[in-house]
Amino acid sequence: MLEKFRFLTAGESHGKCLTAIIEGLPSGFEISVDFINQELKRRQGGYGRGDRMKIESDTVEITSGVRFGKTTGAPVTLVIYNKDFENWEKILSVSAEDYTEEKSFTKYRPGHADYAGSVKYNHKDLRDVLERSSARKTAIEVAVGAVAKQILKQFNINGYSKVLQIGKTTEEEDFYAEIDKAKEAGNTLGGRFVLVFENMPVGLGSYVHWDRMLDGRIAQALMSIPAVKAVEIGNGRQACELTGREFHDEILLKDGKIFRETNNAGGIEGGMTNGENLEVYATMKPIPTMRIPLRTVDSSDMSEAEAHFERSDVCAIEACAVVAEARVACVLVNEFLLKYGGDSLEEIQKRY
Ligand code: EPS
Repeated sequence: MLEKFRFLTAGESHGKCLTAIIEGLPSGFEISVDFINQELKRRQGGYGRGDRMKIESDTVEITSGVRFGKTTGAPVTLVIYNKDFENWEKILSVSAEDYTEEKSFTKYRPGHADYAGSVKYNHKDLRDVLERSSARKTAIEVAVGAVAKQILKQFNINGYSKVLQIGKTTEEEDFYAEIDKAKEAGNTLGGRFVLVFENMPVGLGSYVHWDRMLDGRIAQALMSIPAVKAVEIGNGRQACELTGREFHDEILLKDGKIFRETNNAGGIEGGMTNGENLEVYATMKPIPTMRIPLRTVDSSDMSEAEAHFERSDVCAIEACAVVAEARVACVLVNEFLLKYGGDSLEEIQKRY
């Protein structure tokens, strides 16, 4: 795969910190730490979040690649410290001398990575799976996405999201009540949201190879958010019900310029942006950790058991939508830099 904007993240849910290194950022782009922190705050919010969010107040530290507010072209390193780490210092210690079984658990949580992850990495203590598989790592992904959004913003490309459904309800005024009901019942809820990116240039992505199709890349980026189970580009849901005449967006002319009256394609044709708004829908499953637990198996003695529970969100759909904005922003910056890329903002501006 062609990659221009790349990043890796590291860090455990209750470890010292979450880290990301971004590679491929050209020089001269303004980076606001305040903006990154606002995005982190958005991810922590939303009705139905759990008690961990009362502990954390995520803020980022930039430790490389930015000088006097602008990218230098060097790798950018981002760090978010976990406040909760002070309660877990010994439990997640890197030192063999600190070995403890405190907070170990062996009862698989259905819906989580526990079972397959412990088989794959040969872990007896499911804590070793939980710590990295936790959605906590989406905090640092949102920080990376906030950097990506600032690159896009320089070219007037803006993204936003809106929650459309929580559980069975699509009525916004009923969302809180629906979450309260689930909470009372020791249950959890998923949801569905839309993502929109405006002012898209024509021709990001490509039709020439399967792995360069922009819709495919967006689907991968969104599907890999923990708990996302379905992604639709534009009117993907109805694509099988509508006829060709109904579905496809006719190409019309006004004052010599191309425009569309509909956007069922969601702004992507042939794996490329077509200049219309990019419109993507994603569906999140209910969080698998529940106060009233599901039936499972205890891996220590293969007995029947109830799933492990510490604490959890009742509904994290609003946070999920913020994470999704970040993921898609990263995909778009990558495509943007592949198309218009240079080593500095000035070079890119000339090509754009
Ligand atoms: C999360 C932090 C985690 C979870 C949540 C996401 O914190 P803790 O495990 O300490 O409560 O609240 O992750 C899950 C619910 C999950 O299933 O992975 C966060 O920062 O978003």
